[in-house]
Amino acid sequence: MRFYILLIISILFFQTSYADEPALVIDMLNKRDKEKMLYSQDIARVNVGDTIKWIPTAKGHNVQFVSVPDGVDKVKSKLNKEYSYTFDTEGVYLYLCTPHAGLGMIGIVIVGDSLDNLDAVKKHRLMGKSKRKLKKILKEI
Ligand SMILES: [Cu+2]
Repeated sequence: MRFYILLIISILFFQTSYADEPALVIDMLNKRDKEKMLYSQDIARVNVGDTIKWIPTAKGHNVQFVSVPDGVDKVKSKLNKEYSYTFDTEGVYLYLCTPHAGLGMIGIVIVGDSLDNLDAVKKHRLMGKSKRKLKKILKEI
């Protein structure tokens, strides 16, 4: 009997800790190869319900959602802070780093299979280097 109770407790504990695990970790970087001010990956693909955790590996960065599927809040994280977000709505998410919005520090998250809001993402007005970067990223979708 005691064995089964312990077994159940360990299963519950495992599930709880598993649920908190991010599906993906993205670093905020000053440099990657020859590019400056960017995230460790430009495009991320996750499933509905998955969590992405962004890590402030370098200082002076954050995450700000600027074009998202209908009904989703445009969240903005604090500078130099780790940030986790769970994607409950499928579609395309465009985010950027507020201080480096014109320096190409942007990223895309594709949640599930829906590209319904891709046109809105394409039309989103970005500044400076980020415009070209978005075009380049979208070619890879
Ligand atoms: Cu930045």
